[in-house]
Formats: sequence, structure tokens, C-alpha cells
Amino acid sequence: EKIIEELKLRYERNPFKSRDEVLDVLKAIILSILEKSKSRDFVEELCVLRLRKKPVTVVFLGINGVGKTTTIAKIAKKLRDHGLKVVLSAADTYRAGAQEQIEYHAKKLGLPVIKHRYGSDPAAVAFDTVRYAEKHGYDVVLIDTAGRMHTDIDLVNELKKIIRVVEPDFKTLVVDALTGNDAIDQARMFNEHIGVDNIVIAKMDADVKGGVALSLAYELQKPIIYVGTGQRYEDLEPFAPKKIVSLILG
Ligand SMILES: Nc1nc2c(ncn2[C@@H]2O[C@H](COP(=O)(O)OP(=O)(O)OP(=O)(O)O)[C@@H](O)[C@H]2O)c(=O)[nH]1
Ligand SMILES: [Mg+2]
Repeated sequence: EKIIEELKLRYERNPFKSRDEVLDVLKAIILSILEKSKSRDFVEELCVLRLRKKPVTVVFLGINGVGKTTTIAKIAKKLRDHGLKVVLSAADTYRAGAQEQIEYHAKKLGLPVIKHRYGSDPAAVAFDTVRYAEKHGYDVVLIDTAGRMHTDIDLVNELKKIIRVVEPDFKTLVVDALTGNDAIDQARMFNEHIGVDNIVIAKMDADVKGGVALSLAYELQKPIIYVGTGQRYEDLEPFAPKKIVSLILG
């Protein structure tokens, strides 16, 4: 891995006395990179913002299948359990089954979801959801979006329009830990074209080394608010740099 190599080089100047010492130094360096992406509790952050502004809006970005909709459901549950009024926005009007999927979660969690017809303008769905939230006193709006390939210019334009219309408080990128370097490329692309405020790394429960987290922290230097660790609602953990270090170094 590029980063590790670089770090090793940096320390070649001071000869190490033992293997343990090398490991300790390496650990410290990796930890310091990861710590930069450690974030405050997202629920708390939304609560604080909610005191000044209502509703707080979050748009979820990411290519197809990374875990956006699942992550939204997990975060929605956390917020709901914290006593916040949450409404979901089915702004993925593109993929067959997308609306049923978010409706399923909304129903299970007892939350409203605003949707239009398939093929309709996602920005209009998002806009209507915010209006609904304003009218009915909701605290937080979570907006689901369509995936597709990250090279798809239509998707970028569609997302840009949603963001123009809603002016979200957070643009949250979801990446899939299993995709390795692709996740980093996606993060760069979304950050460049749309802007990314914070990141969720899904599917960290799969047999992954943690290199994705390190590269993201190194490259983007954005807060990593959660890691997904399974398919259940509870499987969403705060980003813990020390855990990642032990994943990386064993
Ligand atoms: N093991 C594991 N599976 C996950 C996690 N997050 C999501 N998944 C699974 O990944 C698959 C895709 O998740 P979705 O939430 O539908 O992904 P999406 O980004 O909304 O996909 P599109 O709507 O097609 O763009 C589902 O089978 C989820 O159950 C996770 O943290 N761990
Ligand atoms: Mg989805």
C-alpha cells in the first residue's frame, strides 16, 4: 500500500531498535491519519444544528449498491430513537424497486416517506419532502438518491439539481468497503463534482483490512461518521480509528 510505503520511508532516517518499535511507530502514524477523520457523533451534530434550523436536511450520495438506502434506514432509526421527527425522501425514482425498498424501511420504523412516480424528477421529490417537513414540524429530512455508475454524467447532473433545490446541510457519501480502491476513486469523483461533507463506510463487516478507511482519511480528510457492520438496523457503528489500526496491522 502506497501510504504505508511512504510512512516507512519517512522513518528510515531513524534506525529502529526492534521490530516492535517499528510497529509502534507505524501504528502511531496510521492512527494520526485516521484521527483526522474521526467525527463527533452525527446524531448529536444534527441535534445541535436542529436548534438553529428546522428541518435539517441530509442527501445521501454514492454509486449503485454501496448501501445508501440501508444506511439511511439505520441512521433514521438512530435519530428516531433519539426523539427526533424524521421523514424519508424517495428521490431514487430510477431503479426498479427502490421506492418499495425505502417504503419497507419507513413502515418498519414508523416513519413517513415522500415519493412520486418512477421516472419523475428526483429534485421535485426532495423539494416536496422538505416542504412536507416544514409544514408538519419534522426535524430531519433524509434523502435517498439513485446509484448508477460514477461515470454517469446524468447522475451527476441529477444530484447537482437536487442539491441546488434543497441546499442540504450535509452531503453524505456512502462507499462500500469491499470495493477497495474503487471507493477512493468514487470519493474523489463525488467530492470534485458534487462536494462531500462526510462519509459512511458500509460493509465493514465483510472480511476487509481497513485500508479503505485509511486511504479515505488520507485523501479526503473528511469526517467518517459511521461504518456499516451488517444488514440489521443496529449494525452502524461510530468510526473508531483504533479498531481500524488493528484491522490494518493485525
Ligand atoms: N453486510 C453488509 N451488507 C450491507 C451493509 N450495508 C448495506 N448492505 C447490503 O448491501 C446491499 C445493497 O444495499 P442498498 O442499501 O440497497 O444499496 P444502495 O446504495 O441503496 O443501492 P442502489 O439503490 O441500487 O443504488 C443490500 O443487500 C444491503 O443489505 C453493511 O454494512 N454490511
Ligand atoms: Mg438505494
